[in-house]
Amino acid sequence: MNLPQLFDLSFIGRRDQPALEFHGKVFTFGDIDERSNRVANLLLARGFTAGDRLCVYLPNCLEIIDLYLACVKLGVVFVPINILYREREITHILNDAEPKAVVASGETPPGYEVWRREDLAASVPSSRPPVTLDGDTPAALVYTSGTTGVSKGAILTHNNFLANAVSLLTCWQITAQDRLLLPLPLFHVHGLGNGLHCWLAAGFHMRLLERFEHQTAAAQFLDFQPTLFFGVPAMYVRLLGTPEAEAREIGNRMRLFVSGSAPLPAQVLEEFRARFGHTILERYGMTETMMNLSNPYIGERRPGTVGMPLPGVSIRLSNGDSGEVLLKGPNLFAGYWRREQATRDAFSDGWFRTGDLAVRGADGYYTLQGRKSDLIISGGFNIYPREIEEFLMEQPEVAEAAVVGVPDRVRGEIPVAYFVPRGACDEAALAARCREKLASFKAPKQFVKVEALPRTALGKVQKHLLPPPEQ
Ligand code: MCA
Ligand code: AMP
Repeated sequence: MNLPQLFDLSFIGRRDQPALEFHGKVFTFGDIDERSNRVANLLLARGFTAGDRLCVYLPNCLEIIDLYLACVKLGVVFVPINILYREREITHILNDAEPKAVVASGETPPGYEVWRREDLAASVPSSRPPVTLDGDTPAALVYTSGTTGVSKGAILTHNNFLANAVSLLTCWQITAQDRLLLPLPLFHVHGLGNGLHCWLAAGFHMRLLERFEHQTAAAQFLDFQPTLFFGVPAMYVRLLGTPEAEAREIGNRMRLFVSGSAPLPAQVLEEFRARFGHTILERYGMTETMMNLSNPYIGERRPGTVGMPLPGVSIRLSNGDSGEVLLKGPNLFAGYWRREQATRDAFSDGWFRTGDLAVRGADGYYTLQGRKSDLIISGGFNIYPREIEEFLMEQPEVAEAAVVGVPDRVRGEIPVAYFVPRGACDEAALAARCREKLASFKAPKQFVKVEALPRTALGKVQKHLLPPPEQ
C-alpha cells in the first residue's frame, strides 16, 4: 500500500464531510484531496518526478498540508525545515538535501528556486495524476541530529508512516468520531507522523493551529471541543494554568490526552489529573523510528514510564533488563540520506541503536533514564550542545565554550553557555548574535564566564564539574 491509498478512506470515503479547520475556515476531505491534486499537477508541470526533493520552510498552514499530500501522491520527497531555523541551519539542510525547489515564507539562502505560498494558486487540473508507487517509496526526509551532533536527513517511507498511523489508530482507539486540536508543528514527526497521518487515516475533524500559544490554548479547547490532543510536556505544563472550572469543562469533553517528545514529569501528570480529570497517556518516539512504546489506552498509564512496545516493534536493552534501547520494526526509517557510514553506525546486528537508556520492569513497562549523548530537549525541540559550542567558538569574544541543559519548569530544560572570554567581552552583544543566528530555542538563556573549563587529563570537558548557574 502507499499513503494516498490509505488516505482514500477519507478522500473518497468521507468526501463531503468536514475535515479541517484552519483560521476559521472549514474544508472537506474532498477539498483537501483536490487542493493537493492541483499542487501535484503544478509540481509535475514544473518538472518534478519521483525521488526529487522539495524543501518546505513554512509554519503550520493549509499549504504545508497541500504540499505534503502532493509530494506523497507523486513520490516526491518532502523535506520540512523547522520554521525557527536561521540561515546557517537552513543552509545545511538545503546543501544536504539538494531540493529541486524550496517553498518558503521567510528568507532562505541564495542558490535555490524559491516559491511563495501564492505561487501555488496557479490554475491547473484538480484530477489526481496517475502515479504508481510502492510502500518502500521515500515520503519525507526529516532532519535530526540522531545520536551525533551533525544534522542528518532520516528517510521515512510510505510504509513507515502507514505502520505508525495504523498502530496508533488501533492502540489509542482513534476513530472518525474523534476531534483533534493540533498545535504541534508539522515540520516534526510528532505533528506530521501522528497528527496529520492519524487525521487522514481515521477521517476525523481536525482543527490545525499555526502554533501553540499558551495565552489562548484553553480558549481553543473550549471553542473547538476536541476529544483528542497530542502535545509535548511543555504544553501540559502551560495548560496547568487553566482555571479550574474551564479545565473541568475541557476534561469532560475529552477522550484522550497524549504526551511525548520529552519526559513528562510524574508531578505534571498528577497535577493534570487533578485539574482536568484525565490521566495523560505517555509514549516514546524518535524521528528515525516514529512511535516505539506507549502506555496502554486500557490499563494502567504509569507515571514516569513510556509503557510497552507498539504492534510490530521489537525491543532489546543492551544489558538485558537495562541499557541502551535497541529497536526493530516496520516503523524504522530507511537510513540517513546520503550518509552510508552514519547509517551503518546507527545499527548493530540489524537493531537500531536509539542512544536512549531504559530499564524494563518485571511487568513489562519501560522507563527511560536519559540518553547516552548530552542532548538537551527544550519544549520538545532537540538541541545538540556541540552545535552551539561550535557556533560560540566562532565568535571573536569566545576562547572556549561548553553548553549544558539546566532544569526549567515549563520547557523541561533550557541551554546555558559556559565560556572562557577572549579579552574584553560584550556579553549582551554575544547573546544578541546567538538570538539572531540560531533558532530561538537553541540560543543560550544564560551565559556564565569561567576562567577555564574543567577537563580530564585527556582534555575532555567535564560538564558535570561546571558550577551551577545563578538562579
Ligand atoms: C515556539 N516558538 C515558535 C513556535 N514554537 N515560534 C514560531 N512557531 C512555533 N511553532 C518560539 C517563540 O517565538 C518563542 O521564542 C519561544 O519559541 C517560546 O515560545 P513561548 O510562547 O514562550 O512558548 P512556550 O509556552 O514555551 O511553548 C513552546 C512550545 C514549543 C509551543 C511548546 O516549544 C513547541 O511547539 N514545541 C513542540 C516541539 C515538537 O513538536 N517536537 C517534536 C520533536 P523566543 O524565545 O525568541 O521568544 S520530537 C519528535 O517528533 C519525536 C518523534 C517524538 O517523540 O515526538
Ligand atoms: P527527535 O530526535 O527529535 O526525534 O527526538 C527523539 C528523542 O526524544 C528520543 O530519542 C528521546 O530521547 C526523546 N523522547 C521522545 N519521547 C520521549 C518521552 N516520552 N520521554 C522521554 N524522552 C522522549
